[in-house]
Amino acid sequence: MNKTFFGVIGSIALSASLVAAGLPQDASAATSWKMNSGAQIQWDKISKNVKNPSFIRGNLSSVKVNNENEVKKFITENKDIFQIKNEEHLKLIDQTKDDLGITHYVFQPTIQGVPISNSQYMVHVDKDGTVLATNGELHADAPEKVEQSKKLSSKEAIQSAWSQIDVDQKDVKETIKTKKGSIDVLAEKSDLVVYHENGTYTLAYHVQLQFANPEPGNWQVWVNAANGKVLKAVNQVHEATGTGTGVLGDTKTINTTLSDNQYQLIDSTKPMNGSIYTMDNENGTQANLPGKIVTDADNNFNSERHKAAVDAHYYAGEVFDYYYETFDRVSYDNQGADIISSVHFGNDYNNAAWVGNQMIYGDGDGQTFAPLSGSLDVIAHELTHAVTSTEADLVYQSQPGALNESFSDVFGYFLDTEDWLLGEDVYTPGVEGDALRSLSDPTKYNQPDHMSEYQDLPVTREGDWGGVHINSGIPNKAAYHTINDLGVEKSQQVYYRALTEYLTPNSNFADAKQALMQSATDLYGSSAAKTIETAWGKVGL
Ligand code: L5Q
Ligand code: ZN
Ligand code: CA
Repeated sequence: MNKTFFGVIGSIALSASLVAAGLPQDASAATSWKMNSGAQIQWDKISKNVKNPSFIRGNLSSVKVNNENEVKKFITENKDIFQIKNEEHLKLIDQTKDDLGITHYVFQPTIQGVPISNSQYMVHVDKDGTVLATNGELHADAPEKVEQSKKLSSKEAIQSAWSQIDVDQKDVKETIKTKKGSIDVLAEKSDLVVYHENGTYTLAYHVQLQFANPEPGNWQVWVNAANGKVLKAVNQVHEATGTGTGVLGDTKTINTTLSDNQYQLIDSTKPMNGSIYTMDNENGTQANLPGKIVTDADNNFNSERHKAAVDAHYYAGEVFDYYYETFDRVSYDNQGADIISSVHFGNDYNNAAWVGNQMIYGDGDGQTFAPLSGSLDVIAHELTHAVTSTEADLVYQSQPGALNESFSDVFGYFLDTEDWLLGEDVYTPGVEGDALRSLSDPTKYNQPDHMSEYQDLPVTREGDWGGVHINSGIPNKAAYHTINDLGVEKSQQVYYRALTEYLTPNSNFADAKQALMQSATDLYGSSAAKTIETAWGKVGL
């Protein structure tokens, strides 16, 4: 090979530094396997001594190259360029023909049959059998043998990898035990490979540790097979910003995670360790929770099935941000807990709920409800149940239960202050202007707005647990009066303080009035407390 054509170009060199190969002068001979002249060769320097033809372009072959064997022959016959010493060096791992009729042969470089990690060499051939390009990492200079003193077992390599990463193996495994479903499945893989760095080839295990908790991990670790030393460790999970289409057809920006070539509805951008996971329950029941993490190949979540997931994901983030920015609260437990939502719960299910450790959203039947995650105030309502259960822990029956419901509705309002309605965005999609509940006029939706109309219902499912979704109209109306007088900013601080500092599991309406008055006094003085007193007086308390 004429040395002048060996313009060694660093790996960051751009095409401007391509050099003409100007190769063998017998290139016109139709029977020759020799590469034609005029080829553009990009040489990369992968170490001091190793040069790699990282890209070659042109009409490279004069003989027809129509199958794997002929492609291999083309490479081995052009020794001056490819420098392959051993026919066995390249193993075909993929062969696809594209719409233009170009066939792409993908080879894995190997040493003694063991793949060299992170390497591929490709040969691209047009429909007439002319090689148009070759590119990749060839590793022609790699030794024919790699030191085979393999001392470690695959299992030992996995242990070595765990010791290297900053996640405790125990934390990951505990999560698996407590929850079913695919997000918490831990994958541990280990494959024998050749690890390459700066011209040095080492027999190694490529260990992959993949898990969702305590934080998303897709660790790629290379462990020296002879001595267990970690050669390299990287977490291949990447935060991304995707787009999505919501239940109402609107597009929005969402935080996603790229792992294994798939974008997932995992938002790990929030403070502390917790992430927001959005799952597809695949129309299953409680037994199928949480379901599968929602994924997309191109990070634009715009399919019909994605809509409910996009809104559940986006609005959970909005509610997280609200609690964090307004009250310095980190997730529902104030400890940065993961927030898990499962959409497509059940069939035509006309409800949404906090079920103790996650949220579920039905698709609605299309008449009574559209998919319920399409309404920010519904999501705020559900996540506030989670806040309530870690704070006041109001018992879900009778007056404490109605207060539990009311606080969820009131925070639903604080996140969506455009109207006094709850669930208007998803309730009766065919009817304009109605909703599930109204804070300004609870009676519109069959709720009392005064103690004189309090409904003493049985504490059964049929009795709505003593009317928790019914009598909540009374504290809801008091909240409406309060917010009108005191304004949103102060009211939300007063409500949050009452919920987190004063209310207890059996607090009744009278206690709530006192708790709110005390919170108002603490924060803003007696005139604010007087406002609360007046507001509750108007509803008969
Ligand atoms: C309710 C949660 C929401 N569900 N109201 C029965 O009456 C019953 C359930 C509800 F997200 F759908 F609003 O508030
Ligand atoms: Zn509720
Ligand atoms: Ca609303």
